[in-house]
Amino acid sequence: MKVRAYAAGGGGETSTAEVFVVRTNTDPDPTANFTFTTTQSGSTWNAAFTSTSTDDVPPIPTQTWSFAGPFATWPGGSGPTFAATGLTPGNHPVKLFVKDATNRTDEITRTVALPGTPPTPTWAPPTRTTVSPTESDFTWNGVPGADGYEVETFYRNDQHQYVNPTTEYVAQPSSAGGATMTSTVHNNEHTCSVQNSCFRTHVRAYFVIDGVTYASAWSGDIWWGL
Ligand SMILES: [Ca+2]
Repeated sequence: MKVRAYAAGGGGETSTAEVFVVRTNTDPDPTANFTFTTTQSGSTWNAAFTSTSTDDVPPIPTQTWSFAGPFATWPGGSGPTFAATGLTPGNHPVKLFVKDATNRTDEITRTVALPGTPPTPTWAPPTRTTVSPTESDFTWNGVPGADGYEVETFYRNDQHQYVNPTTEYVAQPSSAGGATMTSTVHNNEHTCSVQNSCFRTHVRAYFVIDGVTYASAWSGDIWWGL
């Protein structure tokens, strides 16, 4: 960078010099890493995490654990180990953030894959919002650990049977947080002559571990018309 120097009594620019700024913090960065074990407990899981992070000056003073996926409400923790209980089946990203004594940082996220049946989605207000004569938005509470959702809509035929389902797939968001999911459902442009009972829609959550798909039970049904 360049610095300009001025005479104390005024008189304008007197000289220009190159100044080289040298980073004085040459402390090596820490490297975040961890291992974990899981134990099934009824329909849920417990997980025990151990930091294997390294730094030139151990121990690393700041080690913070958090669930990095959407909809999870499980508490995080701090320190070289972390235990989580009551985890539902699914793919749960867990993040370890580390910071050494000179504020150098690193982080790593690993996915804890827990086989089993995911929680069943529940509808959330506003459960259904009419978008157009052939579309409605449906809203449900997101399921932590899901990879996505399957929204199925049946059409009521002249024999009062719900048939010919159409399926819409909704991907799970990748970022942490969130509260609800929304899908725009198309009614296949069937005309509707029966108020509030032309269609039947339900949703389920799913995830995949090692090529095996695990799906939740279907949510409650919503019967709807135009
Ligand atoms: Ca260091």
